[in-house]
Amino acid sequence: MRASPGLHLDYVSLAEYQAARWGDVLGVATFNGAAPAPSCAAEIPVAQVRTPVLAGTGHVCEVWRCDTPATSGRRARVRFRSTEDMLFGCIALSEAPECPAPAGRAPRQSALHEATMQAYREICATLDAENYPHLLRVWNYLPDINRDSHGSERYWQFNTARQQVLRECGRALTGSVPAASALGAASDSPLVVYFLAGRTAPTFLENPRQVSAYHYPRQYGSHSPMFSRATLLRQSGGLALFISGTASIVGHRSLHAGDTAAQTRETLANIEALLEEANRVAHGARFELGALACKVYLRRPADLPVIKAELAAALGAGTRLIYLQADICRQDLLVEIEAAGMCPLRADA
Ligand code: 3EB
Repeated sequence: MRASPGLHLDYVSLAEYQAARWGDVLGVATFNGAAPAPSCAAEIPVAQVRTPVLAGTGHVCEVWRCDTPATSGRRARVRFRSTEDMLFGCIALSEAPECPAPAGRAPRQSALHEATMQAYREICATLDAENYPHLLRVWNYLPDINRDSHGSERYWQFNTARQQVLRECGRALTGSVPAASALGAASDSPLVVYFLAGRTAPTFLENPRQVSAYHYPRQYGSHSPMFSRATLLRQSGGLALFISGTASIVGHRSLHAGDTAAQTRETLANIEALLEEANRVAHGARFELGALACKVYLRRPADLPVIKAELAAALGAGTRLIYLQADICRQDLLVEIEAAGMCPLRADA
């Protein structure tokens, strides 16, 4: 995508990525557990996400490029690459094997809680040390996201730990929180988190149709998920919009239980509401559904034809789509869609 200067996103096959130039690559996420391509420079941070790719070639690389010079680095287990104003980073942490708490003692926090705390502490430390204070967009992939352990669902444990670290690092807990996605990954996969951060403050957007996630009532967990519905970033000559994982939620409730087609339509209505919000807030912006790059997560691979049909009816041919199998953080949700778009700013804006 080369419509405007600044950050660019491409979905390509591993072969295409290997053949392409990598000089302007900021970071990569692969979605089939593929190892980093041997021909690609070892200094590019690659998040290896273990979610099956549906339709297409069986593997996908999400490639973030930037047209300004970049340098790579590492801090603890965070690998990163940064330009003058943007940093891409990733971390993968395995959960330590759990041993039962000694008799009579309170049960320990889960290994996922611990891994999440470590990941977010190292991310915050990296951003502080490298001076990219604004977390813009975070992708979280947790093995067995819906499984119960230690008396709660693992997604809830993740939320508790994420919130705890953001609090201890003095970061915002409402309002200025990044756009995010949190999905399941293969059972034996590590916790994988990758992110984009910047030097200048973006604008965080909420969806008028939805309760802010950080204000969800307690029925969805003792600690709310800390994310904004979208992030709008002004870049040289244009705007970037990062839309969080979006599902069939209106207010705070999941709608259309069991009806994949209706959930897909509701999700699109939510994304359209966010585009409207972005265009209202950013004078001169004209984000459109048909010009987005979308990552579609399906709980059940068999729902692919239904979801594809709904999206074909709603989206233009210009929309770039990839389909991944992943569990979604609420049991009743069957589909979730995240998106990114860049648009030039009109000269008079
Ligand atoms: C939702 O709207 C669906 O915990 O970071 C979407 C995006 C969801 C991000 C997160 C969760 C997260 O609540 C789930």
